[in-house]
Amino acid sequence: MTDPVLVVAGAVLAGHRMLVAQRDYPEEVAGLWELPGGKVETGESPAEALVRELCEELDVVVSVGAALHDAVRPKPGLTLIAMRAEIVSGTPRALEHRAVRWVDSAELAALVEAGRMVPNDLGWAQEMVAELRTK
Ligand code: 9L3
Ligand code: MG
Repeated sequence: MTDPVLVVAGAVLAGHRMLVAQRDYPEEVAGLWELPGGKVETGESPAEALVRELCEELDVVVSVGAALHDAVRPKPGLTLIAMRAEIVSGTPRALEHRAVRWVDSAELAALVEAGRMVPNDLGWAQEMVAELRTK
């Protein structure tokens, strides 16, 4: 059997906005928006992996906060978690994505409504729509 894979994604927050990133691959999700992140490597904590991934993908250094409510299990052996994060240094730019953008609650809700978020991230997007509305 293959080893279980844990993926960590970042709900990168600044004021009343969150960062979303537009996937470039694979074809099924290319053009859709996600919370950026990637696989936790052996020996890394989820927070360490998120710092590394967001540095690789967005060229920023983040501090990592609390996890979002839901873990997502799209298939056996694959678990996705998301954690809040704030940028400590750098300005995010799309090194591995098509684009990045900051969205407020209404803009994030519009992405969900239009079917433009990756399906696996929908629960997180809904949670953040509600959270950003309070900021
Ligand atoms: N994934 C889903 N939602 C996300 C992220 C960052 C990743 N917000 C899924 C897509 C891939 C796997 O996790 O199946 C690994 O992600 P990546 O390394 O392709 O970013
Ligand atoms: Mg990634």
